[in-house]
Amino acid sequence: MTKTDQLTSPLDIQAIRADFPVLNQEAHPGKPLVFLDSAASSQKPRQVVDAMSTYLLHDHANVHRGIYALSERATDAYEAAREKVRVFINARSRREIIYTRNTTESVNLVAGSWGRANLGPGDVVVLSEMEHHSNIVPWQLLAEERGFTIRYIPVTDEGLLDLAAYETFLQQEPVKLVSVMHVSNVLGTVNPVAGMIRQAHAAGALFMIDGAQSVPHLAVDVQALDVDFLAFSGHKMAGPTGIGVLYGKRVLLEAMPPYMGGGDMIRRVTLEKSEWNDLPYKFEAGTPAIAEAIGLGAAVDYLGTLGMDNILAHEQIVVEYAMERLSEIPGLKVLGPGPDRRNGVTAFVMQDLHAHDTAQLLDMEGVAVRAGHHCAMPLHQRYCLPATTRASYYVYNTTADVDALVEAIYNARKLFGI
Ligand code: 7TS
Repeated sequence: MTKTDQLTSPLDIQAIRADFPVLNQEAHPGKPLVFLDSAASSQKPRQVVDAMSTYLLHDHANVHRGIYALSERATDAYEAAREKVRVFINARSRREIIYTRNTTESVNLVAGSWGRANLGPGDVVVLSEMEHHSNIVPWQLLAEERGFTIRYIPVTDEGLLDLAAYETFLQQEPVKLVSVMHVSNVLGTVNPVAGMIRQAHAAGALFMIDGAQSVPHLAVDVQALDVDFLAFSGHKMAGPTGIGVLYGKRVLLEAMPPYMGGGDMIRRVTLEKSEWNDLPYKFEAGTPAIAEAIGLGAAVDYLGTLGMDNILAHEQIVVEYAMERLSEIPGLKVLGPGPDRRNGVTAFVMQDLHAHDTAQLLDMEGVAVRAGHHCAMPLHQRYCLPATTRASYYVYNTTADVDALVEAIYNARKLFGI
């Protein structure tokens, strides 16, 4: 903890770090781990692991099936977690919270169910050039099958969405759906989704938010935004892998056909035909990830106790400091807009040092970052970059971590004689 953190962060970061034992280790002998890859997957606090282990050791049975106390207890815990998620994103009803495996599955669910039923030749789906592959490829697959058109909102040199182009699409094209990320996993850009949603609705289009990089870091209120679908992953928000969420407005989910068939999603099956279960179960075929859902509930409790506004305020301090320190390094360029319009990540390129070499040299110093295209190849093509090195931050990171990153970059440069 540096002086800056102590003076301005609304949170006691050292107490928070004590909840994450994984952070207290050496990456290599004599090199303490500096974990700067939370955009890929965040670490999990003890509280989440404890909730899962209590369930697995004492309360496990399949849900929605057994007429016995243990199964009822498991069902109660599984459904209580759903209620926690509902409150966390301020959905109207528990029925609007569909458990999935991750953001990717949530987007595929909307494409495979709503998209297959509603899109055809002449229709337009609007995405953006900065999307993660998980919000591009499902639409491309479906467009091949259904014959609709995909338009991409361009990204400016600064790393912002070209909103004039967006408006033109909405005015001139028969847009049925806009699906855009809230926060970029490469540029860090926080997109102005509230206004974009209002514009889409005025043009008669639905709006889906990819919230993989926003829901973990800032308060997302689906009613205030009036968003139609919201997708996010548990593992990026202090929860476990294997659990994600699709929020959808009830009226839309009710009208959508099932995505997968099987047990739990039906009310009645005959050899000729089947009737679907009520929401949210219509979209939850088969035995679900019960322990993981309970872990997600515990993660939501954990983040709620810290307060999403406090988490955002703390991360702003760290990201602002990172932008300042990184910009001191000669030949280094951070992608994306200034600190007032970004959150969570700093991806950068350096003259004379390849992104992967940089990440490898940083690892030697104990600093864990990611290098590559971060599943956003079109965005990297937009900037004519094969790869970037990305440091990403969460509530347990401090400005001292940024100092360690910067020092490791200077050491890497020395090693390469730069
Ligand atoms: N959308 C965004 C904005 C993401 O950052 C990611 C994962 C996904 C969707 C997909 O999430 P998943 O849980 O379904 O895999 N992003 C990253 C990343 O930046 N590095 O590793 C995974």
